[in-house]
Amino acid sequence: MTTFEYRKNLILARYEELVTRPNVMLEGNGIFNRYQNPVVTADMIPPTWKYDFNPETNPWFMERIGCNATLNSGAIKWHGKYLLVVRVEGMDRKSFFAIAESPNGIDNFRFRERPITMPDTDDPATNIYDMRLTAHEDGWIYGLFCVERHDDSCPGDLSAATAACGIARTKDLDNWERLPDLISKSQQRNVVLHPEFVDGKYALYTRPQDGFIDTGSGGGIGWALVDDICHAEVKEETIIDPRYYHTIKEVKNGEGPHPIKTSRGWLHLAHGVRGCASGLRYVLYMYMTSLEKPWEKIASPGGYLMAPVGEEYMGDVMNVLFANGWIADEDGKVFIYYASSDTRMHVATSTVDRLVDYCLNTPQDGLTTSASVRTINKLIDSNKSLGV
Ligand code: M1P
Repeated sequence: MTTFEYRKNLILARYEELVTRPNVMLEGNGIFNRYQNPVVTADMIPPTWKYDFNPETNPWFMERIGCNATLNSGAIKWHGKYLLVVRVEGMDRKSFFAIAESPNGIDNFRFRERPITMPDTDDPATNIYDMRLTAHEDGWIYGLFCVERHDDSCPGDLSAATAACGIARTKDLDNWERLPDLISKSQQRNVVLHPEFVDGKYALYTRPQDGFIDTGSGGGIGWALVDDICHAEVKEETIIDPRYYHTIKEVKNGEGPHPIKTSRGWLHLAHGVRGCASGLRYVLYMYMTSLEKPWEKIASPGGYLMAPVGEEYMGDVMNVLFANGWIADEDGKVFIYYASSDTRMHVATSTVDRLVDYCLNTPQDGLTTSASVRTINKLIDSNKSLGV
């Protein structure tokens, strides 16, 4: 057998084994369950995207185009399947979007034949990533994502960049119409479209930031109404979920996927960031807003919902969990799709009822040590009164 044949068979067999590997639910804390295996990894990129299958031009069956990571994915249920719009990052550091679909949401994710070809605007971006999907009541599916360009106001600085919100829409997830980028006074990443009109307008969760990494004076997750999504502009922005000293969202925070509507209010998933000696630590947290006024917070469970565990700590950017996709099924099951350390995608499952219970009954952050101890003592007293 030639090297070409041997390696081709090996690579194809390994790929097939990986994408068909069953996932196993792990026992959790009652709020959600993690799963044994990541759902999408760089090794699950189709071999046809990486290898030249011509023995004349690739006799050693060498990898020609490498993939570095599969991370921060938007999610949607589409024609009975669980779809992730995955941020695929090549070894050249460029990210692009590609759809991976699964019949059950927890394993057997397989990429479609090709990545998404996202049309550019007149000012092409260097990099695009982190799509939030919204099936809006106007009938379109929107994808809002970060568009990154070099900051030409700093000509000598090769790391100076700007972040803005790109907007595209589709009816079939394959063909995308690109709309103009969001106009905003500040840089923007983590912009999310609310699924319903509010006062006849499109509503956005925003994240104003002064710099590309630093939010600076940007105070947290914002809320803005937009008249025309085809020429979207943030004219006024209100901070609805602020950052706060000595909390999980001291340095920055950002809305995850669009909120899930429940009979008790809107369920929100977000990421919070704090600094520590080893760098930035990204965790996932939740909050709830009023059904009638999605910009008004009605519940704010203290601390994080999820933080990295085990291999989740390790990867390109350590100590990071990030989520921009979840799916609420018709039966109330919720699939939380999260990336660990900017490297791979995982799933955790819960239910709408459990997440509402979590939001409404988890004590808020009392913001001081003594408040935290008082809260624990209250629980101990209550348990003691039950004889526990
Ligand atoms: O590296 C961690 C994350 O950093 C950024 O998050 P934020 O928008 O909060 O600054 C993003 O680049 C995100 O993609 C990345 O996962």
